[in-house]
Amino acid sequence: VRLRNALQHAIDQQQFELHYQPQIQDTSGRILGFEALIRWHHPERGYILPAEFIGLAEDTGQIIPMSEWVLRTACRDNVRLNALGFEEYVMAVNVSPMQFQRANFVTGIVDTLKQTGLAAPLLELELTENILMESTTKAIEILQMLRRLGISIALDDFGTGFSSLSYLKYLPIDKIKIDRSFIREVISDHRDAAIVQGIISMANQLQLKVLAEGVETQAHYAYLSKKMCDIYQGYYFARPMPIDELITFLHENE
Ligand code: G
Ligand code: G
Ligand code: NA
Ligand code: MN
Repeated sequence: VRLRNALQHAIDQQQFELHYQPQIQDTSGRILGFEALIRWHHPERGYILPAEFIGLAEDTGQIIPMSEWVLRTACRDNVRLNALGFEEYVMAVNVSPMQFQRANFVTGIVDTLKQTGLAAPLLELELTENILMESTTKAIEILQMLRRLGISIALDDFGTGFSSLSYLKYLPIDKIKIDRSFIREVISDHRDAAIVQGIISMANQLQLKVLAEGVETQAHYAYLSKKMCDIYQGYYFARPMPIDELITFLHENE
């Protein structure tokens, strides 16, 4: 109850922030876009990571207003970057299970795009396998609607869920994000290497883009580029950062 109240207080007091982590296109090193990651900027405790409050917010339903705020803020900030003269970037936003299951999920997104003026192709939604397994035919319909609008879909934390591979055949998605747990020791552990290689080959054959998460070192990057991974995200390139820092970062990278 205390944490629930604290969360409500945080919502009321606008203590949430989005931090943005760049996603890097191979070969050129070009920035393709960003993933928006929520942080709770607590007046006494400093930054609190989503692992500590997203689950609870799901349980209490507070995830719904929170997710609306996340989507609106991420879209608005992406429009702002473009207005500052940067090239067009794709903004990736995490979707929670409860948010996805709401009847008005697609309408809410369409409304937010309209209100913020963000073009649909500049929005990507990140969903986990577990969200999509809930009700596959329904999920496929929703994904199809989103993709017809021009929004792209990434499968997050790939390889950590409990789903079978057969659904990859049917899901209308654009991208697979290899979970960072497979990347960490990919160079030294032949089992991780085999799994990562397998995911990349499969993604290529299925004509899906493949992104490696948790790229922390030059060695990771060099290794994964040789394996024909398409996109990279991790501390080696940049940590998630507030919008003002991101703007500075983008100026320095021009
Ligand atoms: O930022 P960090 O690595 O601590 O994020 C941990 C997890 O929290 C990630 O798996 C991410 O999917 C989730 N997360 C981060 N931001 C959001 C958000 O805005 N909405 C939802 N639903 N999940 C988020
Ligand atoms: O669950 P999801 O993949 O959406 O969450 C991404 C999380 O991974 C973010 O919370 C971010 O803070 C974290 N992250 C991003 N890059 C790295 C990295 O290079 N190493 C580690 N350990 N974590 C990272
Ligand atoms: Na994510
Ligand atoms: Mn992930």
